[in-house]
Amino acid sequence: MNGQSEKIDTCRTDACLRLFADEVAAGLSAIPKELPCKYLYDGEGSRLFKEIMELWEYYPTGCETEILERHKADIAAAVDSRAFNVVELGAGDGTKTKILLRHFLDAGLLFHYVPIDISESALEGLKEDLRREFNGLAVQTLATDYFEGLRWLAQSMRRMNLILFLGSNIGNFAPSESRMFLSSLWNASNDGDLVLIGFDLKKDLGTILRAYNDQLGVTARFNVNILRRINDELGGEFDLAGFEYYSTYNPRSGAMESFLISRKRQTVYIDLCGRAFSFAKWEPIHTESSYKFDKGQLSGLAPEHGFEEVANFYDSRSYFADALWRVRK
Ligand code: AVI
Repeated sequence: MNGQSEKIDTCRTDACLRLFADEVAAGLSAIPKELPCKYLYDGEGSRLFKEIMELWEYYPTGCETEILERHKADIAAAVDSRAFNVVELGAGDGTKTKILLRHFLDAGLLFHYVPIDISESALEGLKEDLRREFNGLAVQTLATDYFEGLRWLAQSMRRMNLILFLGSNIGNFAPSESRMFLSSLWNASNDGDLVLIGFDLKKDLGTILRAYNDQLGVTARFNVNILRRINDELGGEFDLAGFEYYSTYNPRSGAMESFLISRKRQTVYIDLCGRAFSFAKWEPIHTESSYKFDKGQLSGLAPEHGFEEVANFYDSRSYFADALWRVRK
């Protein structure tokens, strides 16, 4: 259940550390071994992910930026409401979202921006940044998990919502988790709400493989960072040089599958797990899957989960899609 919930920032409470330790212990005891990808994103992991987004090999960022620039007016036109909320799940630094916010403001639309993120510090940074760049924009941050946030919105706001889930974050869910996510999204939203979801599309394998095997090795460092995090937060004793990053495309599942592979036979003690874990030479730990979609899949997903397809927006190379769906109840 790797991508099951959202990214978990550095643990600051005992409960968070306990869950982290339990999930690490479960993942490293499983056959085959795995670590939940939500733990890739502590402060250093988020910084490395930002670096990934700027790499020439990592095409999704540029593609989605192009889509939002080209289709911001179409998205605004679909919001047929005088006042609405732009609700973003996992807003990050909001770079791409600013394209929409700027356009909506220039078009004189009345809206509140509601970024929802588990990380309070990320939200504070974003709020400060928006205060500087978008004077007068109403921003209401919600430091909670996605679904709590959406439930709160559905109950407490009478305005319609445009819900953003960008960047192909949905691709980090296993197919069963994606279905659960879309059902929960539908349950938590109101009739007539719009959702805009980023999907990375299937394409020539060289392009996909390069995106996860960049020349500078940033993606490798991003993955190895999860072991450093286990060392720092859980008292782990991983020798970081004892593992190497490997990522490849599985054409059956349609996902890039990423691993840390033990270069040697080794046993690693993790204090908060209260035990040691053994690794055979060349044994993999699965760290992340990044599913790629085809256009037919997108059109199937909307009605299956109670959404009506409004439009699919593609970049000029059809590498990426932002699907705009309306909630129907
Ligand atoms: C956040 N997520 C959509 C990225 C992806 O493409 O799966 C995370 C990532 N992992 C390696 N590179 C980027």
